[in-house]
Amino acid sequence: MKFVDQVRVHAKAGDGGNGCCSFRREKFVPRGGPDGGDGGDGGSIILEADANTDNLSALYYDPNLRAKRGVHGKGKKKHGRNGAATLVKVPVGTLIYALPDDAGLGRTVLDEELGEEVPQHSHRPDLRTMQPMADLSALGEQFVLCAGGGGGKGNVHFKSSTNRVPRQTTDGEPGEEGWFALELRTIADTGLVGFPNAGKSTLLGNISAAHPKVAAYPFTTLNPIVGVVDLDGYARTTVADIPGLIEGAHENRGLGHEFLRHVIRCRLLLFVIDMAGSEGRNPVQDFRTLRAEIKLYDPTLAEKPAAIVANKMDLPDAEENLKVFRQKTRGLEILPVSAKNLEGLDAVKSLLATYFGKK
Ligand SMILES: Nc1nc2c(ncn2[C@@H]2O[C@H](COP(=O)(O)OP(=O)(O)OP(=O)(O)O)[C@@H](O)[C@H]2O)c(=O)[nH]1
Ligand SMILES: [Mg+2]
Repeated sequence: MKFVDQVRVHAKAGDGGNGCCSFRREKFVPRGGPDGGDGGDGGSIILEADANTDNLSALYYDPNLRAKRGVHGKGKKKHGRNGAATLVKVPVGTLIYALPDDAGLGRTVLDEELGEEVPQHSHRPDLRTMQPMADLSALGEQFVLCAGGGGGKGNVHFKSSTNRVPRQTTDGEPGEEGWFALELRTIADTGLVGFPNAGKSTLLGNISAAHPKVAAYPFTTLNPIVGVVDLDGYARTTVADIPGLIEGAHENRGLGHEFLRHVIRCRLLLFVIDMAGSEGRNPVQDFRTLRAEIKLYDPTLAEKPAAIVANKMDLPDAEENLKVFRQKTRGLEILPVSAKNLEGLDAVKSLLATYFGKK
């Protein structure tokens, strides 16, 4: 299954059933009076934040959300059955945005060369400039995306002293409908930010119960993975591993940009730096590039509390590079580790404990 963290859906709640026009007809009961029942309410479409759903792929494959309509009322004052609601499970951390009514249509754009309007089918709104209508950030939280229409009234309600044979009824209301965008922003306390191959997944795999794939080639990690780290005193904290960033990530180069949204909500960032400078990398330059990239993506990211994990300290040159690194970068705490050899990881956990441990 594909990992999907942004989808566009069309939702239409159920219409209400119509009220019924009917009169009581029974032996020995002449002129029995109106007995048309009410229509049932239409079903609503409800989103729920669910622990066992980790991305939006189900909606990507089936983007049309529908709920059942209410049944029409019947004679003998029978109320039509209410339409069943449709419960849609989404991952915790899903934001919901309302899109314009024509979001489903290909828009047209002016083609400068042709000098005419051409359809633009890939209409993708920039969600970062939009205000979400809901944020399902807590487990089990629900949001009524589209409310079902109310049922209509049967003619039994319209009897009056002046009108003993009302033929009046009301129709059910239409269910709400619309286009929406859903976006997942992973919820984790800490986000790991680093170049491909810096050892982010190795680190997460060795401080948490998660088993992210580790390999000696860049872009091993293709989607965000959250690991739970046990701290002393039964406290726990979550750490998100995202695909490696490269220069230009904020302009969508590599895989980085697509995934930076998953660290927006983190309260702490850990920059994972390959201190051995493998493959001709320069750790100081790497760190500066990473900082610049996250700032270009979202300035609030650059203001978050952060620390540096100086990784691969088991390799030659790492000590020397670390000395230079300490001189050239000031301000942030630096934790020298070998994620692979499990060295220095207690210091990483202690740092997490100072932020997220039991007070
Ligand atoms: N020598 C040494 N190698 C390490 C260390 N940490 C990770 N590696 C190696 O570096 C390579 C990349 O590690 P990953 O954990 O997959 O790196 P990543 O940052 O998750 O990479 P992407 O998912 O591609 O962004 C693997 O071959 C690891 O074995 C370390 O502390 N020392
Ligand atoms: Mg990885």
